[in-house]
Amino acid sequence: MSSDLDLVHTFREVWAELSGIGRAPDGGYLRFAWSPAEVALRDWFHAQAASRDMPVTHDGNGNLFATWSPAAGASGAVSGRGDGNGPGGVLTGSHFDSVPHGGAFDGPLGIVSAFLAVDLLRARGFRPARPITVAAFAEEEGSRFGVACLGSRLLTGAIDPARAAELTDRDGLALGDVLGAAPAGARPDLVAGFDAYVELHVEQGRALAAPVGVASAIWPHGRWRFDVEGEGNHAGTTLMSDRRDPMLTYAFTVLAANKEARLRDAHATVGRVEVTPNATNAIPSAVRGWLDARAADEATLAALVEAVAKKATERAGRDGTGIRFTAESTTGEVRFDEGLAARLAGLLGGVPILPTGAGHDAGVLSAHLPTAMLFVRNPTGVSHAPAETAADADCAAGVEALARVLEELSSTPLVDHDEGVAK
Ligand code: HGY
Ligand code: MN
Ligand code: MN
Repeated sequence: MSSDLDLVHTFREVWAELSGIGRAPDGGYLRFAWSPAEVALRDWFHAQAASRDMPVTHDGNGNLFATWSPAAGASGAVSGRGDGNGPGGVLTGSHFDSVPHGGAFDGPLGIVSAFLAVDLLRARGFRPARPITVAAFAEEEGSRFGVACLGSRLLTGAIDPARAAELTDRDGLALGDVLGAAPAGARPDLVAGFDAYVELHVEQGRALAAPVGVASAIWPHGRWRFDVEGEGNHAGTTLMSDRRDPMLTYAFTVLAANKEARLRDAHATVGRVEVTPNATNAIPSAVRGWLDARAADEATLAALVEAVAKKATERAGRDGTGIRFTAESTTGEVRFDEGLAARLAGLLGGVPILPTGAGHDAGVLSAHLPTAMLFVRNPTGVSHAPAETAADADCAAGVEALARVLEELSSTPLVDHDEGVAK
């Protein structure tokens, strides 16, 4: 594989292998963690790794790691830091799972690009001084078990494995049952060995005008479930003055979230609702909604959520209903390693450095090792929807950029593990 044209062609070929997996009639994807579609993508990962002689290790949390090591012995056993635990070296990758009817690129692009970057480096005769590992993190979207970046949070100890094991999906299945065992939880032996993590991801807004960019930060964000309790009753015989209708409180909460976000240049979304009994001719007894709130800084985010909860509670008082907010998954502000971001942007010829409002596994890993993100241009900015797209030429430019970064970071260790400091 040599010319850019070859790379576009190769990308298109490999991308086509995935495009039918978990695809819904509307062109969106239903790739929930450990669903048949996502398991098929895991099988694809194993096949890609095997075809490249990259041994795959599991961390006991549903995350997969395929390693290319210069020191691979006959068994393919690798050791980056010489202590025989994790592979060490440079980690790259992303996730396979999608939001319901999400786009094709959010997640898988980072994994496909990582394998193709390995191919590109090998085709150019490069041999890394440190291992290069491709990761597939589990349940990044939190679409099945409700906690975003569940796999990387388990790996880094950011969530208690016992709590995670009890998380249930919409059918009441617990994570522990799906995994067949309690998740392993924190794996410092794996994480500590890596020098750096670099995640390539499709950009999910319209801020990137160049084919490739580098991330500076991730907005603080989270998801809060709100439960509104009222009184179920007959739609036709119950006087309006006698009602305790939770749908009114819910509707007001949605409008309050919209208004309070706009007042703060923040983002608030209520995209999911459950109504009990969800009958056309009955006043609901209960309505459950989820608030996704994000802001440029933590103080603004806290003020936004507090204002929405306050106004919703006041409204519940007027409606004769009760409302309760529960934080299900929250992520603090992530500022990526500035020096690393500047170094990579320079390495790539001065590409833009920009923040994002989207969460990523890189946000979780950044608390534990030098972390960077490469963005591939999204021409429409649409994401988490079937229309999400990226041009083949930009995706190929992303592979080229990731290969360049992996070559740089696997040639000279970033972290001196003996002293545990980033160089
Ligand atoms: O929701 C997010 O920001 C990410 O796509 N998980
Ligand atoms: Mn996403
Ligand atoms: Mn993603």
